[in-house]
Amino acid sequence: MISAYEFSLRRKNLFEKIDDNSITILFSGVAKKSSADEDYPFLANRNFYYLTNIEQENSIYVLIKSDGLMKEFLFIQPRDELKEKWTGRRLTIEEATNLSGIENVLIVDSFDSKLDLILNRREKIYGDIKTLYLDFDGEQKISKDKDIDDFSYGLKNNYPYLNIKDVYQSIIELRMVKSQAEIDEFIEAITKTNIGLKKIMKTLKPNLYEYQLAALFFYTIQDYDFAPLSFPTIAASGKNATCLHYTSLKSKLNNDDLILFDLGGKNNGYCADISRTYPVSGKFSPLQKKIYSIVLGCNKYIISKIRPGITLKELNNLTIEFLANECLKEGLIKEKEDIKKYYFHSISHHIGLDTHDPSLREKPLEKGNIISCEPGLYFEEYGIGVRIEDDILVTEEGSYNLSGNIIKEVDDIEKAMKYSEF
Ligand SMILES: [Mn+2]
Repeated sequence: MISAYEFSLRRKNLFEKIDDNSITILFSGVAKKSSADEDYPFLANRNFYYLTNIEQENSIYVLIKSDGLMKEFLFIQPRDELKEKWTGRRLTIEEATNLSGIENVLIVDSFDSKLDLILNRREKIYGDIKTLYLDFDGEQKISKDKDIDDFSYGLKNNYPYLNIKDVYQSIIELRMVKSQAEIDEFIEAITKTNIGLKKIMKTLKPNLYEYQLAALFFYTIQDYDFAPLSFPTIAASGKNATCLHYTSLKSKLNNDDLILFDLGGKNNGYCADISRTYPVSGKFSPLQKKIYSIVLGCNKYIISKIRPGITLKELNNLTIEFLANECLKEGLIKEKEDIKKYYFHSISHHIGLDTHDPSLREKPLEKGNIISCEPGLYFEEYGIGVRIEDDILVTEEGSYNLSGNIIKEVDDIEKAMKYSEF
C-alpha cells in the first residue's frame, strides 16, 4: 500500500508547480447512473485519487498557495446511518486524515460557504479541466478556451475577477514518473496477471469458448487476491484477434487457431496490461510460428531501444521499420508500405492508475516512466492475429521488463501447454 506520506509528497510536488496566490479545486465526482436506480461502479477521478488516496463520492480537495505557504482542505460526505445501511460505510474524518495525510478534513456541506471565503481573497483558480474532455488519443474534443468557459461559467458569475486555469498538465507530469512504491504495486499486479495466464495455458483446449477463458482469468485472480481487472478481458481466437478491442467473446475455439489475450489484474489501483498469444492445440503451425516469431523479435528489439530521451513516436517508427523488413524477408508482404495493413496501432502508451495512463506523448521518456511494449501483426486472410505486450520500466541506463517472468518464447509456451490438464 502506498503511504499517506507519499500522497502528501505528491501534493507538495503539485504545490511547487502551480502559481503563487492561487487555489486549486479537485472533485472526486459521483457515480454515473447506468439504469433505473442502478449506478455504474464508482471510481474517483484518477487525478483526485492520485493526490488524496480517497476513493469516495462527493469529495473535494482544495489546495491554497498563498505567499508561498501551503494550506489544504479535504471535504467528504457526512456519516449517515440510514444511507450507510444501503450503500456501505462512509469514511470518518479521522480515517480520511489517516488515508490522505490531510489534517483539515471538513464535511462537504460546508464547501460553498468556505469557497466564498477563499475565493474572495484570491484571483487565480485551477481546475482539472482537460480530464473532462479527453478522448482516446488524449486530444481535446473541445477547444481549451471553451472548456475553461464551461468550468468557469458558474464561478465567473459570482466572482467576475477570477482567472481560471487548467491544472491537468501539472498533475499528469507528476503521474508519468512512478515512485518505487508505485513500481512495487505494478510488480504485484503483474504477478497476479501471470498467475491468471498460467491457469489459462493449463486449461486451454479446443471447443472451449472464449468467454470461458476470460471468466477463468477473472476467477483466478479474484481467488488469489480479490484482484479486480484492469479492463474487460480480450480473448480473441482466430480471425477475431484481428479486431483490436474484440469484446464479444462468443466464439468456440478451433484446434487450428491461435488465441490472443489482452488482459490485466489491478493492484491497489495500478493496472497491469499484458498481451499473450497461444496456439489452441498447444502447438504453433509453421505459419503461426513465423508470424509469432516476427512479433516476438520486434517486442524484444523495441524493449532494447527503450531508454531515457527517446519518444513513443520514435519507438513506433522503429516498430514499423522492423515489422516491415521482417515481413518482407519472410514473403508476408510485397512492398514495405503494405505493413500498414497488418500493423495499425501504436507500440506503446504509459500505464498507471489508468491502463492507458494520461501522458504527454511527445515528451521524451525519463527514468520512472512505465510504458507498454506491444507490437502486433494481424492477417485477416490467414485468420491470425498476434500481439505480445509487456510492461516496461524506464531506468537510468535503459529499461527493465517488469513482466519478464511471463513466458513468451515458442518453446516455453508449447512446453507449458503440453503438461496441461487435458
Ligand atoms: Mn496496452
